[in-house]
Amino acid sequence: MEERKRALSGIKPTGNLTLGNYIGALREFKKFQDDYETFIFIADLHALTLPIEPSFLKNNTKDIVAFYLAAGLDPQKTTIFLQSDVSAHAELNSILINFLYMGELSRMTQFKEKSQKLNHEAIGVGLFAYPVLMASDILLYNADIVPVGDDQTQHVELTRDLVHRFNERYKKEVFIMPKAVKPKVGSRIMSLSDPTRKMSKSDPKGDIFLKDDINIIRKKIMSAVTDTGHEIKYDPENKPGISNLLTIYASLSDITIEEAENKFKDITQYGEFKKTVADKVIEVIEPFQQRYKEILNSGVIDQVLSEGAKRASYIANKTLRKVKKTVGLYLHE
Ligand code: AQP
Repeated sequence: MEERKRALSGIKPTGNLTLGNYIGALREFKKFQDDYETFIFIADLHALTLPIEPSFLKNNTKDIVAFYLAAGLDPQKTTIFLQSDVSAHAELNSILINFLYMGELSRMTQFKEKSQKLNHEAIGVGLFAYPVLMASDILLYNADIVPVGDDQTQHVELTRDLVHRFNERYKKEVFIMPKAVKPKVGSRIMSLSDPTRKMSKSDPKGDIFLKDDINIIRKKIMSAVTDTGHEIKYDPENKPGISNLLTIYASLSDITIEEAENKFKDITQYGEFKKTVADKVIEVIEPFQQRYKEILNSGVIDQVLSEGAKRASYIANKTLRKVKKTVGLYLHE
């Protein structure tokens, strides 16, 4: 029997998840679980790359598991686990860190953006080496595809460079070449208060949080920054606010941007347009929030994580052993 291809992705528990995380990642994951052997984890080690309160990290972690389940991930089909539960991630990281270069890592957009906000002397090594751990996450499971939003594709590209370099060096296919897969619509949802900036959970301005009260969500959409015109047209350069709202609407309605533009072609009032977008967001998020609350109170989270950790560890340890053998680390009984 032919082995199924693998899909892997994760979210780091650095804050309250946003609508951007939902559209760019969360809602995409379940699309893969029927056709791929799917691994979805909580990147809690990655969350330590910037200072974070322990209790905040813990609560965010639990939330993400509940969000995964509320978004339709089925633990029978998808291995859901904590990165820190599988020690092979840290072990592979300590091998692969020798295969990426300072120059490459310093050119990563995420590193440049996040480190810019810090005093140079206080930039953590973990923040700099973030893509090495991400490469370890992907390669331990020999993932064929990595569903991610726009901002993470650069790290997957770097992982591809690493695979090429590693396999060349040892003259065998130790790692499979992974590929980033982005959602058709909505791979970069922008902030509602500044549509030139990405909606981001650790930079909460103008964001819609998945846990926001429904009335707040409506208010935020109704007061989203737009231009002074009256045309509902997709033009990210000149009409970033309207384009962002069109993207949100199209994505949640499972239609293309052109179809969304067509739907609103006769509307000339931005208020009317925003109301329709708000209705759509609420139609999707309200039942999602309901499921999330039920899951959080159901007590299933620990069980899902402990079964996930067992399944993930089994596969990850097999890869780690192969890598250790390849690089010449001595394996004994
Ligand atoms: N605004 C967004 N639009 C579409 N996709 C997005 N993602 C994040 N923001 C948007 C996607 O969500 C997944 C999980 O992201 P992550 O937790 O690994 O961290 P991130 O990419 O750095 O996302 P954030 O929300 O901006 O987190 P912080 O603020 O902690 O850095 C990824 O697939 C990402 O592309």
